[in-house]
Amino acid sequence: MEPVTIATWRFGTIAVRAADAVLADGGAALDAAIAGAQAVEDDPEVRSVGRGGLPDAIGRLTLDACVMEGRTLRCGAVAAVENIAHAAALARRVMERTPHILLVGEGARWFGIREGFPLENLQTPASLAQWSRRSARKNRQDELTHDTVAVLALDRSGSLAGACTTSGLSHKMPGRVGDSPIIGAGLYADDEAGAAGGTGVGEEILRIGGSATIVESMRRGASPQEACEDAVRRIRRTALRIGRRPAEVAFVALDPTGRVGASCTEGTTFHYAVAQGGKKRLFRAKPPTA
Ligand code: SD4
Repeated sequence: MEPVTIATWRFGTIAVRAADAVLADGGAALDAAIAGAQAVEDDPEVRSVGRGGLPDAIGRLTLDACVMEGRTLRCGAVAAVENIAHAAALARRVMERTPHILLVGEGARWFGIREGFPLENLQTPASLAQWSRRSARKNRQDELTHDTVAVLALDRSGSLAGACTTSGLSHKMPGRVGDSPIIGAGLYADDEAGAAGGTGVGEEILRIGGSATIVESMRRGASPQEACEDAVRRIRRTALRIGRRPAEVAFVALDPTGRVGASCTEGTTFHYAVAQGGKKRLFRAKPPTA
């Protein structure tokens, strides 16, 4: 089977490069997805994931991440964890070394220390300066920035896996957790159906169980593209029901045969990266037609 990886946003190119290198060496999908996530977590220029991420309203940088293996449906997650850069790798440890799926806050950090993860100050001068500039503005709601890397991988053996990692919405309310560390919302993977990941305003993705919704559509026969478009239509309809404009949301999907798909709500400029057949390319997703 030809390996494939897909990852969200322009910085998804960093993720697919790292993930594809693992798959090209015959590595497993989960190792690839986590390597992709980690390459972005380590890049301080990416202001919304890992090092140099976006602090919350009181200036604390808290990270959310999850991982899932499509072959076994094993999964793990951490939310609101501080001082540990490799949140996706920590989520994997939750999956592998505990009977649990999700650890949060101080408990997740304590577990990370026990597992030998270094504690670091993840803020950078640039991320602090950006936080201070934003804090000084009155109407912050209009410019909430957010960007999450969701990485999906299909390995040579035909197994799927994914990793999703973020610092969440900038200036989020302390304690707020979005979709990214929630299995079925920010990420889902099942070898029998496909894998999907979400990014954007997490509350809207949580509301429809975004990634699980997409995987279930693929299970019923939809292509990854159709499944992503259906989920975006659902976000749209939900927004109309409560009289709001659809929020910025985007999805990516990958099926067990290596087909990819992506879509986003109107007004979202969403790029995603794909590595397949020795090529790494960046695409711009479109909103679905009505
Ligand atoms: C969240 N979904 O915390 C994340 C943020 C994000 O693109 O993806 N932004 O709601």
